[in-house]
Formats: sequence, structure tokens, C-alpha cells
Amino acid sequence: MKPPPPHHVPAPASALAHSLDPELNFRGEPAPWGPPSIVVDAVEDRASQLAALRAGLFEHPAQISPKFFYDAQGCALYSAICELQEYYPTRTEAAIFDRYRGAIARRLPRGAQWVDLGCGDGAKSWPWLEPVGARRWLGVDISPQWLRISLDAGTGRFPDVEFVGVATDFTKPLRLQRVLRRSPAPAVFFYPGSSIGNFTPAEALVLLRSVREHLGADGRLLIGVDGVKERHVLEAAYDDALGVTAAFNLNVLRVVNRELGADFDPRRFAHRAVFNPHAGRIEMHLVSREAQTVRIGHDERHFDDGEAVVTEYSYKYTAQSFSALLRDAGFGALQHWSDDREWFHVFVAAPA
Ligand code: AVJ
Repeated sequence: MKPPPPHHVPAPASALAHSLDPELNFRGEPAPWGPPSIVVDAVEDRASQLAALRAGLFEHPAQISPKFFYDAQGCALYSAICELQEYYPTRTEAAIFDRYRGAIARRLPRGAQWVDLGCGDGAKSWPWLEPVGARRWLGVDISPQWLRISLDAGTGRFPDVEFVGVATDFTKPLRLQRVLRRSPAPAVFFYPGSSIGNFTPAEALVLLRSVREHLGADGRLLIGVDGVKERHVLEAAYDDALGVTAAFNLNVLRVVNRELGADFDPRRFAHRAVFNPHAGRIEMHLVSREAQTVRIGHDERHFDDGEAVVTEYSYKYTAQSFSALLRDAGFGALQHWSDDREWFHVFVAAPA
């Protein structure tokens, strides 16, 4: 792995940790992986995450949070999904970004602190850093492994940009004030990929309001959100001919087996993706193919034939409905870009 260039002097993890307010319950961990620093927020501890996973399985209907999709196998399958012919969101958003990059960048402040929410490998950020003349890049992700990868990639490519990773679970309230420098660099929050769709509209509103609270007058939000469209297009995107999304969905049972000592047999469940037009969401389920009893740790959970486990909601918005949500969250001066079919929406929003 390429070491950071010599003139890039990253803040030591300990220095950053001390700049954090203990009341906010941030704790800087000595970065065993070396510079640049990774700050670990109060990520819910593993035990309580697993307790919630277990509790969800005993509910009616049973549910598994989509955050459990993304083990190594799940991440590989998700990457494969993004290459599928039927899965249009990734490439549609990329095409909008490529086509309108200059126009979008002109709506963003120069010299920004670029905050990538759910940065993954960081690849979606890189094409923006030069056009906006970013000074800092803050990758926010639940996975320190992803942060390590994105920070290595970024520092190698952009020696003049300061890189910071923040490991946090932003299904919990965002508290990035202490890692964001105050003036003079305005913050740009970047939330691509329609990841906001995994939140209910009420939860999305909470997250957007919290982003809004992090922005000074010059700050902006750049966000991508998937559009409502014909049912057959949506359902094909979540139930592809090759069965990659089915494998992605079923893989969560292997995660559950490993994490909870359960004995789900993926062969005994079927993938199902349905568009629920009233709720405005794609729903992914795992449907029991037969009556069966599954062991979960020391307990047992019976599933009827046809009983469903809810694994993911992916909410879809129209340009109008998402504009309304942004306004509700305290944003205004909305700018909107879309593809010719209006399948995917990109917004730049400023504090109202
Ligand atoms: C990562 C939440 C944007 O909802 O489209 C893809 C996840 N699930 N195929 C989405 C997903 C099934 C994806 N997001």
C-alpha cells in the first residue's frame, strides 16, 4: 500500500481525540492502522446490535436490519448488483454526475470540507474533489475497514487534501461538529446512491435535519435519490434474472447464523421483492418455503409456510416529494438534476 507523501502531515489520532468534546461521547481510538486518523464515534457496541438483531427475528413479522447485509460476501454481492443490467440506480446516478458535474460543482462552495456519508471505498467522492477544490475529506462509515481502504486511496491521489475517517453509525444522531473545522472551509455533505431510501421518510427527515444543523450559511447538501417509476422496472432492479439480488438477500441468513449461532438454511427461504405503491417503497422479504423451526442461539423460532422475514425497505421519491422532504428539513434554494427518463434525482440543497 502506498505510504502518504512526505509533505502530508496527518493529525495524530491522539491529537484529534483530544479536540473532541468528551460530552459528545466521541472517543478517539489510537489508530493501529497508522495515519491518517480514524475517529471512532460511539458506535453502538456489538452486543447491543446483536441483541437488536435477535429481537427482530422474534417479532411478527420477523425483521433483519439491512445493515447486516454487508459482510465481506454481502459487499461483494452488492458490488455485483451495481453491475447488473436491471439495477439502474448506480449507473443512472453516475451518468447524471458525469453529465452535470460542472454545473453541480458551481452550486457548491469552493475549498470545502467534503463529508462523504457512507463513503465505502470513497470512489464516488474522488471526481468531485478537484472541481470543488476540496481542502478536507471526511469519510463517514460504520466500517473502519472501509475507512482504511478509502483513506489509503484518497491520500494516494490527493496529497494536498487532509483526510479523516469517522467510524459511526448514522442511523444514530449525527455528531460531526467536533471533527468539522469551523471557518473558513464550508461543509458539503455528500450522500449519494439513494442510501437515504433505507430510512423511512420520518427517519430520513431526522437525518436531513441533523445534516442541516451541521451546515453554516455556506454549507450544502449534495444528495442522490431514486425515483418512483413503473413497477416492473423497480421490481426487476431488485429481482434480477441472474439471481444476484436473491443471493445478496439470502446471504443475510448466513450472517445471522454466524453472529447469533442460528441454523437458518438459505435453501429453505425464497427471495421476494415487491413494490408497495402506497408506502412508496420496494420491500425485500425472505419467504419461508415450508413450515419450519429455526434454532437461534438457545431459542427456537417457528416459521409458517409462506411467512416472510422483512430484510429491506428501499423508499422511492418523486422530485416533488423529495423536495418537500428537504424543505421540511430546513433546506431551500433547491437545485435538481435528473436523467432523461427522470429515474433518478440529484439535489443540491442550501440551508433555508
Ligand atoms: C444501498 C440502499 C441504495 O436500496 O437500492 C440493492 C441496496 N438492496 N439491491 C438499494 C440494495 C437490493 C440499495 N441501497
